Amino acid sequence: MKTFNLCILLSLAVTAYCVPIPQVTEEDERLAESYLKNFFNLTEETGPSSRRGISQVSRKLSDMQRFFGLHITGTLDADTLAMMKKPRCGVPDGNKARFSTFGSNLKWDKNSLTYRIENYTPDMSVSEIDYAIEKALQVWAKVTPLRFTRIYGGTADIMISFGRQAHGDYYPFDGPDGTLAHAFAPAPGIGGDAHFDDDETFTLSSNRGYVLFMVAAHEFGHSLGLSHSDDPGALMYPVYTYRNPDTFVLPRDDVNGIQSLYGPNPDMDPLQPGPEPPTTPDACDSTMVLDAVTTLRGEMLFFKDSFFWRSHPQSNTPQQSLIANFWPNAPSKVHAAYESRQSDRIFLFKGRRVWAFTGYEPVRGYPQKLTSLGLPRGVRKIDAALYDVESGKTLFFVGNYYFSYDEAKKTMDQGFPKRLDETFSGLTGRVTAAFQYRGFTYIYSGPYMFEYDLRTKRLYRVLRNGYFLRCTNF
Ligand SMILES: [Ca+2]
Ligand SMILES: [Ca+2]
Ligand SMILES: [Zn+2]
Ligand SMILES: [Zn+2]
Repeated sequence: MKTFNLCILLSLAVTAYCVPIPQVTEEDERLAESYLKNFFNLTEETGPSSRRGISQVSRKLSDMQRFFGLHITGTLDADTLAMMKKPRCGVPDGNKARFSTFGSNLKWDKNSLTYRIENYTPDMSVSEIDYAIEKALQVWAKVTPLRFTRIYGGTADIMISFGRQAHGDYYPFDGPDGTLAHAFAPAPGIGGDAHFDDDETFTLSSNRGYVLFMVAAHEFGHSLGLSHSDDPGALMYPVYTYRNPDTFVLPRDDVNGIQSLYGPNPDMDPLQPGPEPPTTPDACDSTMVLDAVTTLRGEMLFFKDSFFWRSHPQSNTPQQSLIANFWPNAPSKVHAAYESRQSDRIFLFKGRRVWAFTGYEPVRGYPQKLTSLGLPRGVRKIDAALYDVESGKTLFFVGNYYFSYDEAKKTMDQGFPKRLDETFSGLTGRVTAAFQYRGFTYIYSGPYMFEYDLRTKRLYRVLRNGYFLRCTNF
């Protein structure tokens, strides 16, 4: 009875979603249950006879799916499970909201705070740990009146320690991966303190192991009164993302969050305001120009900067994520993308290089040069690419021309490049993205999208860029 416990419960509610059982193991179900208990306040025992249990598990799954912008099924599907397996912070997720706080009275009532590093992890040198912690606190000091002073004895406001499993509070760690750290909201005693799971491997800046600076900067957000944000670009997003600590700038959402509690930095030099906080692309921005668009196994993917949206055919809210959270080695700000049905691969282009993935798994031997596809050496970048299902050809758009690539023969077709206007009437500006969906060919140019039938070369409609992106933030 223990096997597929959760799945049996869910199958009473929605049978259809439980058919692909082989993907969900007993271990997965245990993970799901503890995930929902830890982060979404699942409380009831989920015994097979408990009808109330069904609705609560399903409701909590829906809450989680809503928070992460997943397709809301209320069941443990593959996407939901994949999200549960990502390394993350141990603090529970709150409401679905851009930045949020623990409450306006859960903040420090002083701007001068002390911190103490109680012990060290053997993963890094003492000076590296001191440096990472200090730098993580400065992330917040830069944009607020908060100032941090290190003390070496006694009780500091923010006590920092490394521990494994049960480590003196009621929130034991879980071994390698899973929960990386947690921290407590501003209050006396344990309030403000930050604990790091010493079963993780922490590093100064490598993308193997977890960058201590990034994990600490996130935890100190909690120490200062911030809760989790559903903005996938925010530092306070609950899932860990590798970022280069040397170029990290606190994103706009986090700046807004912390300044809502403490106000801006009064010492900031207005003549040297520092780098602009990065913002997350907004599906509702009608002037936004997408970098690339492609299908992937029946879904639509829209790329912009370091982010992409996934649109499930059955769902009307596209899920926004960081590219790095799905394809760890892929570039950001891609120039073009397409899916080859022949090889079940998607290709991402940037500059003279192309990356290949089977689903979300990198294909060995990539990135390769554009010339490996038979494109002329002079092509420095391609503007867009699309796979034509009918002919099995891929079209590459370069300036005012396009090339045709035979996916079966893996060679460029004779008689190309052709001028764009030979095939695509009405298209005047540069092509910025392209893809095919349900038999129609969509060519993007800036904030507009042109809908063609490739066989008849007929232009049907000129639509706005956001047509498929379904703006939902009203
Ligand atoms: Ca404290
Ligand atoms: Ca862990
Ligand atoms: Zn957190
Ligand atoms: Zn702890």
